[in-house]
Amino acid sequence: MKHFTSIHDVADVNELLHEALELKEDPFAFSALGKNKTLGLIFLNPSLRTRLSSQKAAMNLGMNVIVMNLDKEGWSIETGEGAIMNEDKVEHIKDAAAVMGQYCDIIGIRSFPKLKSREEDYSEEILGKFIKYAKVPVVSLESATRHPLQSFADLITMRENLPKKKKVKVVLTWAPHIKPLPQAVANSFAEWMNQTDFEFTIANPKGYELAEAFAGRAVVTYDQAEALKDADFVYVKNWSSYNDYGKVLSSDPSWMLTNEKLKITGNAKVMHCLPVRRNVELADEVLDRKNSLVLQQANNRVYATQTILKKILESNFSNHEATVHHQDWRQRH
Ligand code: AN0
Ligand code: CP
Repeated sequence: MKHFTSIHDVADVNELLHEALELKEDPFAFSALGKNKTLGLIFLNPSLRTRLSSQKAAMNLGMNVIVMNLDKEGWSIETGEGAIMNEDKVEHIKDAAAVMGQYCDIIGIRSFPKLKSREEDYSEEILGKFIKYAKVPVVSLESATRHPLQSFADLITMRENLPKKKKVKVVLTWAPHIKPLPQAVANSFAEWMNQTDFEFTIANPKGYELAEAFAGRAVVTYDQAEALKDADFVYVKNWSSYNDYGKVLSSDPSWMLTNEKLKITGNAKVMHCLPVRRNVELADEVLDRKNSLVLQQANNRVYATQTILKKILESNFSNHEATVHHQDWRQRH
């Protein structure tokens, strides 16, 4: 694995899942693998879970970690090709990413969509330019359109809570929120679910359909109660409109998930990536009961990230490559 920006970077999802469960059993089994390797975590947006779980994952592998909140602590970044930088932007992404690539062996980058231009956000300019100019393996810590480390942690959590039946039904349901949020978590969750053999339904109010490329084989309905029928996992998340791009079209409180609604399900487990707006997206009564998996999901972020970092370390910095590199160095001096 060179980069990790989506499920498309994963050769075998089942094998990845198996590796994560093994690492969870014995988190320090590879504590020498990352020795003297530096992970740089670059944030252009806030984070709690991603920031801390990525640091912990790297430390479990013996890596060094440096973190920068680029949006708050760095120079303001220009991204435009050929820009004449005579306004407020101080540093070009070409230079910033290239410099950080020299300090880091692996870079993680969080870059949310601006939710103004769909074309711009879905082009994944920041992520793409980091890959191009940093010249080291890049891990998405949530990009404009996806949150693959979250989806991987979600899949681990589902695997740990599988009901004893053949056909497992998963529902992704939209929930109200006061602010326009990215589609990234929902897109990514759908993309990962479409690679499983779960039955998969997405419920959202009209106008909140995800891009077809992400919804894939999912059954899409505007009827939340219908979707919840016999569900085994209910994944709750708000997202802003993809079609009427970045807009909040509804804040209908009747879409909030409550215990009453969960009665329609097959005693479903409830999931959310966090942070959650309590009693807006999800009622306290749901979050605080035993069927809620939200803390387990957050815990599994460590093992999802550790698995990805391990894969990248193994395929890019193997002993063999280190030896070759060393010989090159001797020849040059
Ligand atoms: C972000 C989102 O919806 O993409 C991050 C979730 C992990 N959530 C908020 O901005 C509240
Ligand atoms: N779920 C998640 O990515 O949380 P943070 O935004 O706190 O990192």
